[in-house]
Amino acid sequence: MANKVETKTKVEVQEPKKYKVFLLNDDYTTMDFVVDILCEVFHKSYEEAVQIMLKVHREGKGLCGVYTYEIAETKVDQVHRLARAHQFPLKATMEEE
Ligand code: TYC
Repeated sequence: MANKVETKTKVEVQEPKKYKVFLLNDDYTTMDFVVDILCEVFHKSYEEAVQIMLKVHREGKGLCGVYTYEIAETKVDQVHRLARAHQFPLKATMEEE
C-alpha cells in the first residue's frame, strides 16, 4: 500500500436556526380561548397554558415554544386562522432565537 491516496471530506453539520413563538396580549380575546390555543396548538398542559396566558395578560407577551422556521411559521398561522374563525384579534409573533 505504498501509493495510497487518502481523501478527507470535511463535513460541517449546521444546526438549523430556531425561532421563538410568542402570543401577544389584547383586550378582546377571552382567557379561555387563549388557554385552548395553548393546549391545542402548542401542546401545553392545562396548568401550563393558564400560567402562560396569565403572563401574556399581565406582561404583554409570553413564550409559547421554540421551533424550526417552518414549524414556527405554521404555529403562527394556525393561531391567526383559529382566532379569525372565532372573531378574536389574537396575534402571535416569531423571533429568531
Ligand atoms: N387580556 C385578555 C382579557 O383580559 C386575555 C388575553 C390573554 C388575551 C392573553 C390575549 O394573548 C392573550 N380577556
